[in-house]
Amino acid sequence: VDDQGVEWVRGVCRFCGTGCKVWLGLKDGKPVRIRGEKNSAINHGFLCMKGMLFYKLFRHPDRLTQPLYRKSKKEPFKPISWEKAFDILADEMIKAMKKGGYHKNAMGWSGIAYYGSGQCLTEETYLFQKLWRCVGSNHVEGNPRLCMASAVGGYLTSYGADEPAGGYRDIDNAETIFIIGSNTAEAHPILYQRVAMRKMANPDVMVINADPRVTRTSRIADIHMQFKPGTDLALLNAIANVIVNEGLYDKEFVEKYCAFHAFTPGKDKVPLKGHKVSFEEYKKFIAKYTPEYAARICGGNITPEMIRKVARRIATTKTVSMWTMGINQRIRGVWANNLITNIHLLTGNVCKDGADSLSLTGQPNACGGVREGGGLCHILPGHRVVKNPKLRHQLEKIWGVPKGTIPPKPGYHTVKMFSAVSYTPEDRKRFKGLKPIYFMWVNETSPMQSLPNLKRFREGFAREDVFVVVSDIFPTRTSELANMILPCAFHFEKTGVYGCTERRSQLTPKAVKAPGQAMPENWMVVKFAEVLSKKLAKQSDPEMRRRAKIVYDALVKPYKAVVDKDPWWELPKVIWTEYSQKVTKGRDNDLSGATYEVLLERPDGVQWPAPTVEIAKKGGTLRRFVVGKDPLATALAKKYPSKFAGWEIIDYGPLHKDYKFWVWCRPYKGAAEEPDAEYPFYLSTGRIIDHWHTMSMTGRIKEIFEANPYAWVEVNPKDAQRMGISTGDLVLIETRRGKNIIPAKVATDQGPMEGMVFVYWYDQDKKRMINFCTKDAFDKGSKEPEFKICACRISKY
Ligand code: MGD
Ligand code: SF4
Repeated sequence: VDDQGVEWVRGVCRFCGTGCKVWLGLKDGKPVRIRGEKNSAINHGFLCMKGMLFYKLFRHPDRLTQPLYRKSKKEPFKPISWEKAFDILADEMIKAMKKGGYHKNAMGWSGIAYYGSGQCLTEETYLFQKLWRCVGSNHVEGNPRLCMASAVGGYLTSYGADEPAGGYRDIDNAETIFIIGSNTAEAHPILYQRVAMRKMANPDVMVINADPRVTRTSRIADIHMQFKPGTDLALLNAIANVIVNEGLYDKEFVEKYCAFHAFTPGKDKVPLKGHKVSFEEYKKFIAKYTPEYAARICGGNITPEMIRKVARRIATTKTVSMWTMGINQRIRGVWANNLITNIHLLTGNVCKDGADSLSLTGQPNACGGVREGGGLCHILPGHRVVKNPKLRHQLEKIWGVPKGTIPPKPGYHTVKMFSAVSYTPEDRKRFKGLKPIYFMWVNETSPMQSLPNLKRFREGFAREDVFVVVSDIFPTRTSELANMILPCAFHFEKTGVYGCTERRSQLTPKAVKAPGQAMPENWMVVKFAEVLSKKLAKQSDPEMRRRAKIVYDALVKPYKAVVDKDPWWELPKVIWTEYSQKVTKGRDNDLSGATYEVLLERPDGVQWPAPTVEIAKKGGTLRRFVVGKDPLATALAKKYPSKFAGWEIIDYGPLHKDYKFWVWCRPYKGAAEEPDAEYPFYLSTGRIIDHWHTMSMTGRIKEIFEANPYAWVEVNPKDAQRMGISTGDLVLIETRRGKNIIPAKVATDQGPMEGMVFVYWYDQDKKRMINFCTKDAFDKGSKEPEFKICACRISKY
């Protein structure tokens, strides 16, 4: 490749949660190629196809370049000015606020909602949610609910604090790598490569893959544990059973650093919470999960000997566990997360080189933006929760707004939020006291393809009494149901921070001119807030007039000097400075040392906690909770020398006042919908290596599209033979919610177990959009839907 005349700009990849470091090559200001940074501790120069080719999207002819509007969803869109767009938006928002009313001791205004994404920059999520809270509504949600919410619930209950203790470096030092419910090879390809490199260089390293499907990831595995979908809670408890009963647990670690907790239906109200139990009681709880008992539940190739072998291996070697949606997208996602971390806690396999319970994040900024930036209905920025008055008031003080600005109760979680848009009698029956939503702003996500049980949600979005605004870079299956579409600047066309899986924040500065009138979301929020505040001031409702000033003081005043002058660099910098130095200061995700200057200087960004510039300049904190390595743990040990005498690890997670890790008794429970005589197959869905989610971006990259132009259904060869299905045949898939017609691929070297089919969900063709079939049952704790399991029947079409 001729590099002559190419100027290289450093940033981070736009796609998965691995956070690969990239260089974007520009010739005459135009993006011409992307390559990986070879000195990066994250990707060592490597990129997958998505990361390598996204420069083709900057000048794509389908890019949205001007605001579009239609009053009725039946009319065609017409171009309008930004000014006019904000004017209409503000009127529609106020109309919806009036219709829904203000609920003082609850979520605030119930008629308006924001639905964002784990792909927004941190500054963007932070600002959108700030606007919503200051207008007076906690209806703030986003697609990480579909993805990482169970991992958040898992860490919060096991550690008392969200996000992993270690990071990718642990893969390089692990002796065992336990991959469960993650097709890492396709969803996090560069991390998978790291696993492969570790194994190739050290043949003694064992990779264990636990999954109902044989996937590309399984190819490297020494042991592939194949079990019936949803039975892994029994499997994980059985591994713990062997570790405890054979005395393989780390007695010193358990005694010193762990406490035991249980959830008992009837005794504890919330499945996330529980009560303290003794080690003996925990032992009694897992006594039932003998390898024999679990093997009977799990089916597949699971044998008691296999469970014993895996348990002994994990207990006697440095182990890293990695998981994603196979564990998270489940009605028992939080519990499954707890059970993985249990194994690490029992064996002391945390807070050490080569040992970590490492949840892999799906999206590039689900951690940094949404989990840390307060992008869900129950959380506020800086790892604060809505329900806690002290934390709400802390934030109100930082923002300089009156006490009581932030409504005291969480808004609606994703399934409930979209049910409030549909608002059918069925929705009202399902969610008692449900209040309708009349205005929704969807940013950087396409819920009308990515939500489960899609038909009813699409019907809701098509309602004429619901105003939908979509901000995106391309038209999508969601924007086709909108009233207004706002054109956004793409990655590298604006400036901001992404925080990846391992608590690492990285900055991507603007390098490319956005097409037409496309603008960064931060600019949109501030400009819109100005118009909204003026209109609110003119309303007769005193609550609206009160909010006019709050919105002006919090969303307009602080950014007034830079919003028009430089929305590309200065505006996000001011927002980041406010967020990192005021909002995260003193919190467990303290990023106050990670200024834009430090982030520019640091090749691989900064891992929090990084409470000072000095610490941030060294890269922040590699290993959390370890005295001497984590500045917050070290400070605690210094502050309370007698309490922490002899402690090497302090779990300072804000929810664990005992400073200990919690091992949980979590019983096995199957899926919300199991196969039966009418619908005898398990249906599961997921990602492919080439495409990103709804394919709105990767489907527009010729090389990627041509490699995978449509989705297919993977069928086990035994089932295929029995049903007379061959590769290429069209298959009718039916569930209790909908149907699809999808070409079959009869699994040869990889694929689902007998009695199960697997469908890729990227395809935008309505015949093949599998979310018409999936189920919207969700985890009671995390509210994450069970995309991974439902019952279906199949037939040759
Ligand atoms: P994406 O394609 O990632 O899908 O689902 P979505 O978030 O709905 O949508 C991102 C959008 O952002 C695209 O339309 C893109 O064009 C736009 N975009 C890109 N850059 C910018 C920008 O700078 N600004 C703006 N405003 N827009 C931009 C993801 C969701 O899907 C998730 S997170 C998961 S984990 C779920 N997984 C899943 C599954 O496993 N199975 C099934 N069946 N469904 C699933 N749905 C969930
Ligand atoms: Fe981008 Fe993820 Fe591929 Fe890395 S592995 S290049 S972050 S999509």
